[in-house]
Amino acid sequence: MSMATADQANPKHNIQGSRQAYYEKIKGYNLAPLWEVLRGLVTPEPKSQMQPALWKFAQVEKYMLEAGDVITAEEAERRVLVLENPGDPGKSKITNSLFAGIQLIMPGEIAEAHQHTASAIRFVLKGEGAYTAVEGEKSSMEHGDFIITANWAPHDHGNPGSEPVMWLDVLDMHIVNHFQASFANHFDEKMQNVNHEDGDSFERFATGVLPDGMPAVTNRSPVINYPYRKMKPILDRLKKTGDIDKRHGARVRYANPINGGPVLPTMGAHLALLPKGFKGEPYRSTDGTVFCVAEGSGVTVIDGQPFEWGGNDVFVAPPWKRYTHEVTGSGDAVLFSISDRPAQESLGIWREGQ
Ligand code: GTQ
Ligand code: FE2
Repeated sequence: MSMATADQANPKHNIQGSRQAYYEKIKGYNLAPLWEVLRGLVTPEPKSQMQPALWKFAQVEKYMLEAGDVITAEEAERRVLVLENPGDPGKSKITNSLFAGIQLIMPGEIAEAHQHTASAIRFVLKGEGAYTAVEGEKSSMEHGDFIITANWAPHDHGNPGSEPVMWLDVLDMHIVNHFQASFANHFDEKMQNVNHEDGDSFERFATGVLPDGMPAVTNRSPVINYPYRKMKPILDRLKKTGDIDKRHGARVRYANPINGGPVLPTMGAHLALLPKGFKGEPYRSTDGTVFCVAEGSGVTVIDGQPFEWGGNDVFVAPPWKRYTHEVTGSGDAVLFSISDRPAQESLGIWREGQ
């Protein structure tokens, strides 16, 4: 029996064959059958190519300082090593929506002023004496400081000090690029004009009063730097009164003091104190989350895989992957975390579970 005869004898083969021919035919007119791809598009549960991963600071720091020999900040524009999710390498993504990198600025260097549609946050890891200037405020950078650079905010960094300074950058550029709406602009002046002193926006907007007549409608925080030295004592207060979430520990959300909303429309961040001996309950949510260790050590089990962390390590939990935190060190631990949760919440698609 020839193959042609067998195909004709089997109606199933016949249908497959004629379907394929039909698909080929309509492809020529830029049409495709939804029924072949529907289940992969409208998944019953979140699906992600991203993997849980961790970067040890000791190793990152070593490579980072080597980058200091390979390229100047001026040549690089920004001397950053991208934290690439191993589940999707080559895309400069730590989650599908977020970019993360470690930036190094050596003594005497400046990273010139520019602005872009993508918003950025910085979480300061190591070194003292550097600053970032954002929207006219020159902010000193100290360990654990959380600094925002909103959409189109002019920003430049510098290090007039004597030690290398490193921080974690997280940008929403893949959200902006998803919409293919990215603009960027470089200023002729290397440094922007500074007309607000260090800490001005925090003191002005985040201490219980607001400048009179300030509009209440804003989708971003006016505070440039949420200093660690002001945040950590709040965590200690929560711990003292037992306000400790079973999954997240004693946690604060960085808020816009005008309306309590997130610091940026696309990205939101938390700071959590996990008391010594803390063994968290499982948690998952649709926002893939980047964690950075401000203090202490522990282990986070993500999707069944243990990731041991210590100071300044960065790790990522992909969307809807279950994770549990545990403190293994001899003291409390403090975890910073950032995700695209505000973007998802404003679209009404954010979900959480156990
Ligand atoms: O510091 O301005 O990691 O524009 C990526 C893009 C840092 C920055 C990054 C940027 C910056
Ligand atoms: Fe930038």
